[in-house]
Amino acid sequence: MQAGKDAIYSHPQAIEPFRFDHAVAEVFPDMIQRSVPGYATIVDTIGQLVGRFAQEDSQIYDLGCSLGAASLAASKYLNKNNCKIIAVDNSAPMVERCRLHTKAFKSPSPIEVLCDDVQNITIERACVVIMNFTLQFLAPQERTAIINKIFAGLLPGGLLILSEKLNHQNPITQDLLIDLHHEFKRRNGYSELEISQKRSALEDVMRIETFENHQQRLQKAGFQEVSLWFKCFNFASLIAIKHSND
Ligand code: GEK
Repeated sequence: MQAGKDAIYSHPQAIEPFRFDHAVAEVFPDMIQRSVPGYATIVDTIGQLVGRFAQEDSQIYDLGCSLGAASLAASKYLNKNNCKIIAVDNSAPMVERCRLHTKAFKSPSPIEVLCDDVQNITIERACVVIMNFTLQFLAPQERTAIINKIFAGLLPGGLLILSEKLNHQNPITQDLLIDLHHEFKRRNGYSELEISQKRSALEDVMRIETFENHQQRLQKAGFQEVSLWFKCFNFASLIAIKHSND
């Protein structure tokens, strides 16, 4: 077996709820790249957005950072003085590897990596908050509180980047996009068994919502401007800006 290659669901097994454990952390770059259409584009664009929205003397939060891909992209494009990146994940194996990656990168801006639930984190003086495919793993009833907390902790002119897998209101479109996503995974080398076992493992762990659900929650929190900047099949990334008068 090729080192770092995701083969977690390649053999028939009793399916347990998906967890971000050692086995997942070990193959995570391969897993996310082969599972999320546009992942590399999304991560690089997050970096570019940080470059555009960073403010002096402020903080950038990467909530659900996994191995730190978005934090590293942010650090690459960050061009303001006295900015700190705070990367948070509640999976100890992810955090352990994230610390190694961020240390090796030697970022000019400090990157602090915290092992904690994003719900326990204080958000303050934030110019950018990144949730790149993380909110979908929180219980639906916990999502409004974290979005409200992010809005309150953002500086005027601050930006939330929220990437999520989406459900679609129209059942025909929903089935089509799921099918296209499965084809994307097949073309990336996943077998039917891997696709279906992973789907079962994620069933109760990742609860996805529609674009309209997210938009309403963000607008209720106070974000006047909510836009979809990326979409491929049922994967999307939104930006929500806190205007000075919000
Ligand atoms: C990337 N953003 O590569 N608190 C903290 N972390 C959490 C929580 C929580 N409540 N729930 C889940 N996580 C990354 C990819 S992966 C997306 C994000 C995916 C963490 C979890 O441990 C995992 O590392 C991450 O959120 C989700 O840009 O695998 O589809």
